[in-house]
Amino acid sequence: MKIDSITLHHLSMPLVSPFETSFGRETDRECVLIEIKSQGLTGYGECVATRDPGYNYETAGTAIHILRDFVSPLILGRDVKDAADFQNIVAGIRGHNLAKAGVEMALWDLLGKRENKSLRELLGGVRDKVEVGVSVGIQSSARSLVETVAGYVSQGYARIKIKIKPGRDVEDASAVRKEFPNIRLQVDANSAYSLDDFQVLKPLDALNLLLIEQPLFEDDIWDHHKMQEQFVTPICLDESIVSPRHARYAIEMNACRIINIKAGRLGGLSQAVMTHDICRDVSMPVWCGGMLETGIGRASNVALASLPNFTLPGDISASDRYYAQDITNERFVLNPDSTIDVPRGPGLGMTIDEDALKQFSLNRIEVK
Ligand code: OSB
Ligand code: MG
Repeated sequence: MKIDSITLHHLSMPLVSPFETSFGRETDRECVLIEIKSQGLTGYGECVATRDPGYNYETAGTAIHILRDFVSPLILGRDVKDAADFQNIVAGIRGHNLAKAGVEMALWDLLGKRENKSLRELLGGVRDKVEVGVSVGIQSSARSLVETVAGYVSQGYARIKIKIKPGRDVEDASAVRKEFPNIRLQVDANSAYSLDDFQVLKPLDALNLLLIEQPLFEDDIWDHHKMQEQFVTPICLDESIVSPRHARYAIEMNACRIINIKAGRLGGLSQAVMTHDICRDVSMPVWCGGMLETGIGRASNVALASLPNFTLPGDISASDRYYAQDITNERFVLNPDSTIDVPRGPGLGMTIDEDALKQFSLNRIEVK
């Protein structure tokens, strides 16, 4: 596909409710929408970097810098055959996976539109709908957390993830478990602890959790191995797994029993599929993580989660859990069985609401 033009849309979208994690609180979500034109077709990709370097080192600002000044010059006017070709072309740019993944997503959208195939078909997905759950941010108290969770449960979410941080962990998780003895429940610490916190976290092991997500440092694998040895509950890695290679390291070190797959963190959908395959080959379950995506990134997540080894529910909620107004005309809805349908249209299967795009635009950069 010859790359004719690249436009970066720096967006800020109001969330329906603030989202608080161990690294901060977001009321609006920033991201970068990447629009690529190729031979009469337009493809869209979402770079999931946010305003602050809290989840990892990338931000919407660093992504725009890398995309405008380094990635775009390598692909503009050039014939990029597919995702593998793209990865080769940008291999000299170290890191900045969220930025690269946004471009790769737009290339998949173009590829699907050109071949009249859905992303699910292109990636080898096997499901028409995927099991989902909701990720609930830290609330003002354990009591209000239980109320918030109850709201999502009544909407039909059959799997709940709660965010934890030091001082807001065992009590919060226990309160939710007490109120919902049978629900599929998991916690996510976003790297807020160290091995010294072992005694604090140990009571989580008695709460029948599906998993404990990324308790320790974002660049760690070995200490997670030490922690996993002491816990019955599976440890799940998110931040630490930044390439398929890192998945192999974690598997070989017995650092976790489950991996959260995010195409952004891994540097692209192609890398996400490779990670999925590595885990499948050793029977390690994976699930699709989320980054509060717009309809564009959500479509990509849902298609990815339709691959066979995504056997645990993803952090993929209905559009209305995040946004009153999205940038796509199509919205994702929750089915009564706690699933979301996989789009069927070519590429991502989504169309842009141009008025909404304008409304949420902080900046529009045409790279030439
Ligand atoms: O750690 O999974 C995470 C959101 C932003 C950054 C990191 C994470 C999250 C979530 C939200 O948990 C998942 C979602 O999109 O619903
Ligand atoms: Mg996480």
